[in-house]
Amino acid sequence: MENVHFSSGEGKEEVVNLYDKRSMENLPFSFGEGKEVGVRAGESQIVYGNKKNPYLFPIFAQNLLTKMATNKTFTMIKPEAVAAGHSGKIIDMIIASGFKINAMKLTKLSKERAGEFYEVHKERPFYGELVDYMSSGPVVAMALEKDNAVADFRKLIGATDPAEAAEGTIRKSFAKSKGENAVHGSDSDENAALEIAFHFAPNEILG
Ligand code: DAT
Ligand code: MG
Repeated sequence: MENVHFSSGEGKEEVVNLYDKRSMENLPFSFGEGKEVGVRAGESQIVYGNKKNPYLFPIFAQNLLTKMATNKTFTMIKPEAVAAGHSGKIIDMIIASGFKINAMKLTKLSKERAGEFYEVHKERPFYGELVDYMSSGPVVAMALEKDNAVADFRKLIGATDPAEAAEGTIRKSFAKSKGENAVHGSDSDENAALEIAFHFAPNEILG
């Protein structure tokens, strides 16, 4: 039972079971993307997401997020690059650029999980294609640490379109196209924290 104590922020409170779709849908107030909406009684977790896909996020990670840690980012080596055997070379480039790997796993995203991960892009015309591609084969997910991690990692991976990526970048070296572009990189400190928590349980993150 995942009974969660919800507060609307306007004094209204409800206790619902997170995994009971009907009780979630009947929650008498809405909540937006990435907004704090509830706390599981007696435990240090906050609920994020939306009514259809609520998920628990540990308070210690929330505190890091509030403090806006600037030394964390998240990456995935995408299905085409893993399938082509480029994972080792890409990991070498990441380490040689000064990033420390705090967590790493080989995993395969379901369509649903890929859709949730890229939900910010759901209105963009390539969303369906992106979700199909990202769930088409194994990916290597990593939580990375370095000073100025988000910006430095975006510099290391290069532009979204490999045709525009600078020489020596991961995408210039390994991306096949704008869609199949070898690696993901978080675009902000806030999203890095959310993406790390999306893929890793606290006990899977070292450092
Ligand atoms: P980035 O991954 O560089 O942060 P993004 O966040 O704008 O780029 O887009 C997310 C992913 O969606 C991107 O890595 C590949 C895919 N994508 C972006 N623009 C696309 C396009 N015009 N056509 C096909 N896929 C695209
Ligand atoms: Mg992006």
